[in-house]
Amino acid sequence: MNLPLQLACAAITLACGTSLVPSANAAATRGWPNILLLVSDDQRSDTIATLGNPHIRTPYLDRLVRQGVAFTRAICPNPLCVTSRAEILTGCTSFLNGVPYGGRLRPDMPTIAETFRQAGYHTWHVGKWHVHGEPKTRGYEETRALYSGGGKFENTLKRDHAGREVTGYRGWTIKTADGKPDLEKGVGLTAEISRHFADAAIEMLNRRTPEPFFLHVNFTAPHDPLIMPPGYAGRYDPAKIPLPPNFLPEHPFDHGNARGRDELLWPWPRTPQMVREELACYYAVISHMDGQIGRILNALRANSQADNTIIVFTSD
Ligand SMILES: [Ca+2]
Repeated sequence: MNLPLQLACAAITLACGTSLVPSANAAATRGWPNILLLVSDDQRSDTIATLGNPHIRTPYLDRLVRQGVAFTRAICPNPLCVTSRAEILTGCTSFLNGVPYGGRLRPDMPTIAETFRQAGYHTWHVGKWHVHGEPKTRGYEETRALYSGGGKFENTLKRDHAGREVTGYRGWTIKTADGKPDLEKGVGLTAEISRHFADAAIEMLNRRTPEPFFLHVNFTAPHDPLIMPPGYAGRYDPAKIPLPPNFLPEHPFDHGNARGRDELLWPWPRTPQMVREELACYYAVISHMDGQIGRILNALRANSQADNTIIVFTSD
């Protein structure tokens, strides 16, 4: 994504700045603002209504834009999940942090969580973890609804919204607080996964601690496989969604990844109907996540922490 990433960069700069580290103890940070970092997954920069897309509804992201600052010229230097998340964690190019494609995050390079923790913050993680190791080994005190791969579980959801075989996130599970797969919440991506992450985030931010918190919430929406959230079928009419201006039935040149997983979601050549149907579900999954972000923002407001919390939204 290339839109509000600079918001995350700003937070990372804050975390890694020299002003935080020397006064690194819990008492020094009392009264300092909380930090809530919200990250979506594979969300295009043109899918926030108030930034110029009249075809999608994102009231809570719109509120963040209206009440905050949107960095509309920032770019994501590396669009792959693993590398992009490693860059968000370190504030450092993937060519230097040990994760140029895959690989291990350099152990000597502090993460944003390690820096906040050293400064006296509580550091909490919710949602997708797509870096080597686990959050607790990289500066996070606790996790809730940690979402990670590694188990050999039968994928409970076989088909996406269009009836295609699910190929992404197979076997991933949400973990309980003690690290065990929470199979009641499903395997792989599920229709309600954003709600599970929001539930976990709300549980954490409802704690009252004298020290500020850094709460990092990684959604998986709207990454494929796209699963229609409950109650969202028909929310967007494919016939009313305009085609992207650069629509073509086929790539005009060999970009080297013609057989990549997400390149095969539809057969080639593509038709306008295929693309519109895909966008309708993509928008629905974003709107559902937006509603879950709204629950988090409302919980912050309800527990009187909204005015003392810096909220950063970005995508990977
Ligand atoms: Ca991604």
